[in-house]
Amino acid sequence: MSERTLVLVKPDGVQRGLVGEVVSRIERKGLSLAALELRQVEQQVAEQHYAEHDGKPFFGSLLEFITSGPVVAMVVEGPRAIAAFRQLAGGTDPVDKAAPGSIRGDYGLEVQFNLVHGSDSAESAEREIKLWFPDLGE
Ligand code: DAT
Ligand code: MG
Repeated sequence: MSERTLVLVKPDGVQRGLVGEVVSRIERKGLSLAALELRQVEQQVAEQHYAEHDGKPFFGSLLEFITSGPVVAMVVEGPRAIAAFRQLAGGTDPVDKAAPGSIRGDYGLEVQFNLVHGSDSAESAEREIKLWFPDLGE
């Protein structure tokens, strides 16, 4: 059974020219793209996207970072797409948690600048896809 997940190449990844690398890894894994768009993140979308982190010490800087430059937002599709992309991304901390061979493990150094986002559950994926791509059909 196919599922969908919301993937972002965050401003650091776009700025460093890693969009193609991320898309390439997604495609090589066997996942496919249902939507892809370069866009500037509005404050309101950023707040809703990261609502679960409201109140944490890094919330302010997280919003500032995600709105600091264009991101590439994608809907990625395939069998177990949510877990599959989380595996491609690697753990949140690019040094302590992300293994070499993962996107964060290969290209990241700091937790704040960890290059990509991927939905963490079916519920998050549904919520995030609605938020980022409200017009995308089933
Ligand atoms: P993930 O992006 O792996 O799902 P998360 O949802 O826990 O991780 O956190 C969202 C983002 O917030 C994460 O990609 C980077 C930032 N972040 C998380 N923990 C942080 C911390 N301790 N200090 C600074 N930024 C942090
Ligand atoms: Mg998360």
